[in-house]
Amino acid sequence: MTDDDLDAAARAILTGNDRGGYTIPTAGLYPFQWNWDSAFAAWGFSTFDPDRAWTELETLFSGQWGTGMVPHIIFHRDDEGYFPGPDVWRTGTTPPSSGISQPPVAAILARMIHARAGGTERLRALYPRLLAWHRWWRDWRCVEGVACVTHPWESGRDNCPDWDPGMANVDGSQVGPYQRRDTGHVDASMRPGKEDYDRYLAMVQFGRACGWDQATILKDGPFLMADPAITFILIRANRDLAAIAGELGEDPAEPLAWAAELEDGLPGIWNDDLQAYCARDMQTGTFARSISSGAALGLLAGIENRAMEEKLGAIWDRVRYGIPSNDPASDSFDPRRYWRGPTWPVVNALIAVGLNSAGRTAEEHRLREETAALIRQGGFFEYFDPIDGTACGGDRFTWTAAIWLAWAS
Ligand code: 2M8
Repeated sequence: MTDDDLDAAARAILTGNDRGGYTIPTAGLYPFQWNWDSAFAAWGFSTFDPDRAWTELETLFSGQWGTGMVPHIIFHRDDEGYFPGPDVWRTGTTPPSSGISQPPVAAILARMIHARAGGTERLRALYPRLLAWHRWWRDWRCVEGVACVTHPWESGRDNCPDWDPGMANVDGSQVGPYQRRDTGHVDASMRPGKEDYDRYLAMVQFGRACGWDQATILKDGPFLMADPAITFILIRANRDLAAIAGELGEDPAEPLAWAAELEDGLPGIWNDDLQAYCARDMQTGTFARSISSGAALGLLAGIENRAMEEKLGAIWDRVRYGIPSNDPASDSFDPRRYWRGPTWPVVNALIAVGLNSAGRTAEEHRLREETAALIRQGGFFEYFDPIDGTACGGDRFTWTAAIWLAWAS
């Protein structure tokens, strides 16, 4: 296939996964609207259908809660193919949704969509919603100055070793029987294990039992970990939101202050032993034991740190394709098991956005070429083995198609 053929195939994936105003990540495995997947879908649409790009974001924010939270899944229509569905989350919202959020990339991508394709009035209408969501992150997820997650699914990097310390303290033994659906769609050896799922469900059951009361979840919930990736994403997203505010004639003071607070909190996730920013269990103080691509997202936020960069450079050099989700030198590295080692084009794209802003064109070029090679060889899969390039997970994947169009091609 030529790159022109791939462009056409990527557009066909986006339009094929369009369910009318929102895009599913991939048919079968993920049949609903996922939060950060949709923001990337919008970026992809902006390369050929700007109106549809803004609609994607508008539909995402139609699921925003009164608290400002934008849920990680919006269940616009029933589908038996995914577990856990709305009957398990029981959030009582309209439209039905999950009770946690996901990485707040929407402002970063909305700014780039606007720069590429215009749409000032659509952006103006979204602005207060973006601001409310960022405020929710500040009020309900920033602890000791850094952004935390209350469930690994909230991080978007589900079974990453980052979450092992917190997961160890979650009791999954009482969740009762349930039927997973994911392992019927893709290779089970590449998915999180049963013990992971038992714990994921225990966290959902806790949230449901307290009516998704955030104060209770933060104080007494089974899991609370600082997430370097979301901390860095939120620093960048708040700065981008401030830039959007400037363009719209709004006051940028709040998002600028939130970005500065997060930057001030960074020493709290610096792991001296690993010489890197790391996930940290806020209940026990324990750091994760290996360096993940969450740390590499410091580049998205423009955080410069020489020790950290040396580590990241070595990690990158240990693989052939892109930034791996976990350090190959770590005993927890598994090159095909989801977020425990594979490279994710979508994370590479975010890192590249930061490299580009910093004028680091040689590294951005390398990252783009390595990511593009994976797609040219393997197609638009969900993620890839970073060592031999094997395509893994779901096929015809929306966010991989989107970043091909918007960045990698
Ligand atoms: C994966 O997460 C879902 C749960 O949200 C799952 O495994 O069932 C993650 O890769 C997440 O980052 C992504 O948004 C989602 C849909 O692509 O799949």
